[in-house]
Amino acid sequence: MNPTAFITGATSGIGKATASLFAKNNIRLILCGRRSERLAELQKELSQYTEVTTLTFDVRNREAVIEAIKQLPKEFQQIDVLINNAGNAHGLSSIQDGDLDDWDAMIDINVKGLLYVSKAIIPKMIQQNSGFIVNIGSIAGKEVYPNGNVYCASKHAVNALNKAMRIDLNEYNIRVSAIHPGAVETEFSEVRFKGDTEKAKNVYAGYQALQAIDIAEIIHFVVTRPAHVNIEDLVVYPTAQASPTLLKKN
Ligand code: NDP
Ligand code: 8X3
Repeated sequence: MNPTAFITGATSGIGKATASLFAKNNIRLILCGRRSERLAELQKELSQYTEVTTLTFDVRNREAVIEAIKQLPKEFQQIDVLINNAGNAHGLSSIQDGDLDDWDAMIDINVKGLLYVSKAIIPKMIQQNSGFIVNIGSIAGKEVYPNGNVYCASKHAVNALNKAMRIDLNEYNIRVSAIHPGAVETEFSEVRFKGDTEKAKNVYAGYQALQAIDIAEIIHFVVTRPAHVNIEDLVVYPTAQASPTLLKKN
């Protein structure tokens, strides 16, 4: 049977592009997100290439995560690849001006949500004695930039968890990789700036930002290496971006 991938945050951006690319490469899909209409549309579109099922849940709700995964149809119970992609930034403020609700959201989604999903799926991989987990980190998990504070902390946690998973799951033949992108043009900045479209557009103005498909292609490359190859960690920037804060704009 073709491999099955479980993708969180499949309704938009990197997760959606990865779903499309995987589908066209005969990878069966379990697509997750909160926006069920988008999941239904994507299921319809990608079913011409592969078998697709969807799960609607908020990664912050641990009971919902566990219940949703328990309800998977029998033919989707074996999960070969987990893409821990759901995540976002909320706000871009100094530590002294940060909003507590924004902090909660970033820690709850980017760190605890990733843990809840992993906790539900890892036992299946252990039982199978095989599996692949790809954690979507960020350059914010490698460096800290002004006003990035809690988002950077959440992605530093993803970086640490990526290493921890690889160590703890080593004996079970489970590969673990992280991809750490720089600026990718998705709905990310819309969310960070709470729907301020102008501010969001400006993040990607004056240079060629990475596109979601660029990251999807890297994820696909990582998960299709031979069984003895595990890319630990991969940092990818747009050519115009030399560091989180050094961006050459036209
Ligand atoms: P998008 O905003 O386009 O996509 C985010 C996805 O995460 C959506 O599908 C969304 O689905 C899902 N999601 C968000 N919150 C929740 C939640 N509480 N429960 C379940 N799903 C949730 O952004 P990107 O594609 O850019 O982001 C994907 C990942 O890439 C994130 O982890 C982000 O931190 C990381 N990243 C992004 C970069 C960028 O510049 N864009 C750079 C580096 C890393 P829904 O709303 O339907 O629930
Ligand atoms: C998203 C990239 O630079 O906005 O993780 O943190 S950045």
